[in-house]
Parts: sequence; C-alpha cells; structure tokens
Amino acid sequence: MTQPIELYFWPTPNGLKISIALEEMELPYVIKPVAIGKGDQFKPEFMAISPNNRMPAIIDPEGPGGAPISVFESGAILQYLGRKTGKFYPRDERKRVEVDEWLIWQVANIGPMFGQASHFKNYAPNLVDDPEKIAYGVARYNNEVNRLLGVMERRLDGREFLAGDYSIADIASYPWVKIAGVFDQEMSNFPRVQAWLDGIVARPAVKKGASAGADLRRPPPAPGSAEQKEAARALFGQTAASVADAVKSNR
Ligand SMILES: N[C@@H](CCC(=O)N[C@@H](CS)C(=O)NCC(=O)O)C(=O)O
Repeated sequence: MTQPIELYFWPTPNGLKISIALEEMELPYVIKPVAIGKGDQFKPEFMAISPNNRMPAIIDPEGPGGAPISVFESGAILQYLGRKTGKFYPRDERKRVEVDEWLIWQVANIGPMFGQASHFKNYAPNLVDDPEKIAYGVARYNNEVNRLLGVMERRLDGREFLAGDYSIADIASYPWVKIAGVFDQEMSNFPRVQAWLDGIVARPAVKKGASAGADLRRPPPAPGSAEQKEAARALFGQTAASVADAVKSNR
C-alpha cells in the first residue's frame, strides 16, 4: 500500500500550492501542521528538513529507490511531485523548460512580491505606529502585484495556461493570484487572468486542495492581543541571531 506523503503545512498561499498539487496528482498525504505564528518553524526537527525556516516541506516515505526523501521550497516540491507522478510536468524537454520558466517566475516574483504586499497591507499597520512610514512599502509592493498581473495578462493572450497544458506552473501561481484583490487590484483590468482563475477554481481537486487545513485557520489575532504579540515575535524582525536563538530555545 502507498504510504502517505507528510506535508509540513500551514494554510497560506505557499502551503496551498502543495495541497492542491497533491490532490491534483491523487497522492495520499497527511498534514503535519507547522504553526508559523507560534514558532513551529524553528523546531529542530522541522529545520532538519527545511533549513530556511519556512513551510511548505514534504517527506515522501517512498522516495527514490524506495527510501524516504525530504524536499523544501515549493518549486522544488512541485517539480519532485511532477517527476514522481508524471502529471502536470511534461517529460518533453522543450515543454519542460517552458513550465520551469513560469514555475520559477512564480517562486521568484509572485511569491515574494505578493508576500511583501501582504506584509505591508495586513501586518505592518499593527507593527508600526505611523501609517506614513508604511505608505511607501504598500505602494511599492501593490505596484509590483499590478505589474505581475500585467505580465500574466500578456502571457495568457491566446493561451489557456501559463506554459502549454495545465501544469505545476499554474498550480503554483493560483493561490496568490486568487487573492490579488486584497492588494487593491481591479481584476476587470485583467480579463484573461480572471478567465484563467475561473477555469482553475472550477477544478474539483483545486477546491479540495484549497480547503486543506481548514480546521487550522483562525481569524487574525486582535491588534495588541497576546496572540498577536506572539505571532509578531515569531514572524517578524527575524535575523540570523534571532533564528539561532529560537532554534536553541526549541531544542
Ligand atoms: N520560497 C518559499 C516561501 C515559503 C514561505 O514564505 N513560507 C512562509 C509562509 S507563507 C513561512 O513559512 N513563514 C515562516 C516564517 O516567516 O518564519 C517557498 O516557495 O516554499
């Protein structure tokens, strides 16, 4: 019997890329929650498989040669799962290069820029007293979100998906692009992106994968609450020294 893949996960857009891929590829998996607001990402056993103290990560008990393998970084995980199953990641080299381009475009652009836009929109207002101090960050990253939607809009001219057939490149982009409206974007300016989103959201495996870890979701902690302070300590102001301390205190 196939042993389930262990998915180290929290229900954020980066985590949902992998739950969606696992559903699409029909691979059994178990969720291992990594409560990033509580500092689980600094636990030594997690750092051993994800040295960048970020989720998602996976352990496949049935890796190459039948032995376990761990993988961190969502792009590397998606490529691994695509190679393992032969699904949503073409074998043909030209087609694969095209998927890789758009997958790497996602992890190098959409992920970090939308992620920073989210930071300045959702978190910075609770961390910085003067709204003027965050205005530049909000504008800079909302502009980047807008620019990247423009890149997608051009790319989807005459194409249904980012790179050939529906692929891991689309799966990677979907959970972030879906929430672009949060970053003050008017999606009617990007009709091809909207049509792409509508097509993907209708896929049953996407619906299932996108609701993974629903029981872990909580409303954002109230500003000034103990929970919010704990999350801010775990997530923000990280330095080499603070991460080393967090890992040490988790030993
Ligand atoms: N490049 C990474 C980014 C993953 C990432 O940023 N994960 C965030 C949550 S969305 C995280 O684990 N944050 C924990 C922390 O900031 O300490 C990937 O694509 O896997």
